[in-house]
Amino acid sequence: MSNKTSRRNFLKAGVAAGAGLVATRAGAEGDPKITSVQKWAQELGDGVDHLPYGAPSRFEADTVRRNVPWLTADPISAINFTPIHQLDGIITPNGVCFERHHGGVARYDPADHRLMINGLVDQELIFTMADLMRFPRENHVYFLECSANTGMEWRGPQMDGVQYTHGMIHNVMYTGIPLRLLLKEAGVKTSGKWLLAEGADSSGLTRSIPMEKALDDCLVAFKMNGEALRPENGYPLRLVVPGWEGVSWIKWLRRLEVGDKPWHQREETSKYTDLMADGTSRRFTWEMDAKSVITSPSPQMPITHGPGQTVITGLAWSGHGTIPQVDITLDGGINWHKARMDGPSLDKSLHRFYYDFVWDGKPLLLQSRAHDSTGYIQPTKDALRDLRGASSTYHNNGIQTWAVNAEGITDNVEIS
Ligand SMILES: Nc1nc2c(c(=O)[nH]1)N[C@H]1C(S)=C(S)[C@@H](COP(=O)(O)O)O[C@H]1N2
Ligand SMILES: [Mo]
Repeated sequence: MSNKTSRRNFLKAGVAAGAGLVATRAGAEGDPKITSVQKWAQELGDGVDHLPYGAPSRFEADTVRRNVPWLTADPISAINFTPIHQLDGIITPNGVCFERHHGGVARYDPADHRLMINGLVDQELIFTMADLMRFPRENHVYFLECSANTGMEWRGPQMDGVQYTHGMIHNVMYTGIPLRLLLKEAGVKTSGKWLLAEGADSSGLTRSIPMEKALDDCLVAFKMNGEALRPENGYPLRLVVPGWEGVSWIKWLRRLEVGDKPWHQREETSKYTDLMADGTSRRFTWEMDAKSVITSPSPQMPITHGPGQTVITGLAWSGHGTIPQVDITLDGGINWHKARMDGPSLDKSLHRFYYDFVWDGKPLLLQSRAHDSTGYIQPTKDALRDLRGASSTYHNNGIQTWAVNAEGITDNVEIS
């Protein structure tokens, strides 16, 4: 079969099925957008001195972090959400990484910044930023998810968009010093089993981290996606605690105290407690379990093109490793299909998946289900409620359902 015949057959088959052809056939009348010289090609554009630090196209002004004013008393001790419905690939651009602060953004000159290591060490040390730049550094892509992500949804569908249901997450490449190298410099005493990390912001947030994790893969990071950390994300220094809930990732990191036991009583973490179904509470749930969500279509990203060739895409991640597989259902779990994983599969990083299909224009009940490299499979929300009850706030990694109607309008729903 020649290329010509196979292309003709493909087009015929596509037209017959009402699909396959997703562009307009170039006709004799012509599209003026292509046949005439456009306004912007009749004048010279901006020069290279126009914008020393670039910004997105003004036509992308809608791709922004958003907060929900009624969620918190004020915007200082508050949260905003990454526009994950509008992003693709696995890297979150720095300007739209969600923010969670307990006392607002601390802003100060890095020349005034110090990192202290004290407590059960051979030698208490104070590092300037210049000192830190002389240690060997590493690059790693990790997701950071707030344990409150999807928290509003424990009670059933609440938020009208994946930005709000799943947007307390970002995924960037950090450049930082392995924490173990700094601890080695100070010399941790054998009795040193815990680390208290403290921020320099007005909240002075602290967090206990077991020495085992500190010596494993934690980083003291100063760059995100190649440039200095943004003030919102801890400039000039933050702790990176791969796979663990966001509250551990102390921003504006100023002190690491080595101790023989955790500092639980003093901590903000008392608020980060998971309620179990039997009424007891589980104090620490550090690792973020495997989770996935379809980012498009979703309530903020309806299907606007009608029936035919359609792209479903989403994100999957696990605090325990990588995501070898994501399943997709179009009919609320009757039939499952393997999604196409695309892009790098990195440890404790977001993964991108796609499902390309021909939509017949009938209503859809979309779900995605992640499998992580430990063999764990993302549970349903009801399975999580059976385990922990319905009044939890944190660690909701249940399967999300979107209902798409014949017009492509997409709603946040739950089915059981
Ligand atoms: N010093 C300090 N570190 C902090 C916080 C804070 O308020 N102060 N918030 C924590 C919480 S609860 C989360 S989810 C993450 C959010 O990181 P981000 O703002 O870079 O998204 O930072 C953590 N580290
Ligand atoms: Mo958080």
